[in-house]
Amino acid sequence: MFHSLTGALAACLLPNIVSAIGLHEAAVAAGLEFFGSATDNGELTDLPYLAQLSNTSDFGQITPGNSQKWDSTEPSQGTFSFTRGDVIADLAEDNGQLLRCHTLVWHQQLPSWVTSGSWTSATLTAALQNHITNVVTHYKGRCIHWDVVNEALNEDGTYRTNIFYTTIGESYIPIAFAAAAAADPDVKLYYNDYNLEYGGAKAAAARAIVQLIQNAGVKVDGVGFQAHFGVGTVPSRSSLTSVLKSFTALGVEVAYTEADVRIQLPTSATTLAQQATDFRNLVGSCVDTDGCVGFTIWDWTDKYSWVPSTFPGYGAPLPWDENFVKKPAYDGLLAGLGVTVPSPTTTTTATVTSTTSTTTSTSTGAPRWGQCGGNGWTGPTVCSSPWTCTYVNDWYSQCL
Ligand code: 9MR
Repeated sequence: MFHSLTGALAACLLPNIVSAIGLHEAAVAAGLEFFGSATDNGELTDLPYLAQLSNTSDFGQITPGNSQKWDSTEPSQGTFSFTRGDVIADLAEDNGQLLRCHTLVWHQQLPSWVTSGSWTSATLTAALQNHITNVVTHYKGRCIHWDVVNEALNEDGTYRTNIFYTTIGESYIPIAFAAAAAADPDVKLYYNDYNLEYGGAKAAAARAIVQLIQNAGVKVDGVGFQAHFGVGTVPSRSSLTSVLKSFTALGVEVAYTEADVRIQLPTSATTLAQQATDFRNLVGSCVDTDGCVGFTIWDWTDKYSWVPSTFPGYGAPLPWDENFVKKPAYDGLLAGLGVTVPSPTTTTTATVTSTTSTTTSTSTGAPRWGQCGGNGWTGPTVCSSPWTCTYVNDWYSQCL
């Protein structure tokens, strides 16, 4: 999809570009509005982390992973706290990055005064409206999107029985969107959920939510596809595209909002290659869909992923590893965005017998992404053509 002639021209030229082009730059050239990353307040004291998060050739957009949620913004009723969310909003502004705002109504990370209150439909509606009005007003003009309602559905397409649904009924959803629209008429309002990418009952129910809001005469602008996957479970690019188009047919835009592809540890060359394919298909389906506006990964380095603590034995779901070294997934994303990624000149052959495994390299230099230096490193210190050994940190130099 191309939003502008400039984007179309740049995309036509892309196959010939082999120089370093970042993910956001490639996304814009392919017609998307942004490529971005989630982040969180505690991570920002890690200065090498902060430097890469602020690298606008890769990230033109950021999302606060936690600090705009209800427990953070209204920990006790009527008392609002925006300090942590503002840190992320200010960072985006300082860096010239877009801000996706996340999230207003969710069944998790609710303060106990919400989950344990004794509510009537009227009192909870008033509390919901007051929360949304205050938070959206505070961030008015700073967010491109708000995830207004998050994860309202079960896998079978029925409504999740959260406090809002059980007390108010499904009308809590259009009520929430109406309150957000009133507080900031310009921000785009999203419904956001996971496992919509497969189509089926949950996606059908999400389309019904869009129509529920539209039929109430209330503004809804987009649907966020979280895209939390296990490696090898991502649908094909064409089937992802069909699902995205089933939503844009309703007159809303779509975006991938929280993408990651977890791997059972330890990783192997095979699983890392599959992860690259999975990311390529995901972002490629966005490129193939008019109305798919952006792609956000749920943080950029495995060091700060939510996955290992939630899925024991799994991890490594992001395009950079824990040492901030790019993985094959990074090239997979570039490829999905239409960039021709050159193969390194080194050819590696593996001979595997029933008892032994031998790997021989036909070049003396380390391959692309390979290590080529760092404290204690005893391996190759030159890279195969055309890569350059580049300092990443004191413990790691990499062929880039
Ligand atoms: O990344 C978030 C993690 O730090 C929190 O502990 C977790 C709490 O449930 O929420 C994570 O973010 C979630 C996001 O807000 C909504 N979709 C699922 C994400 C991963 O759980």
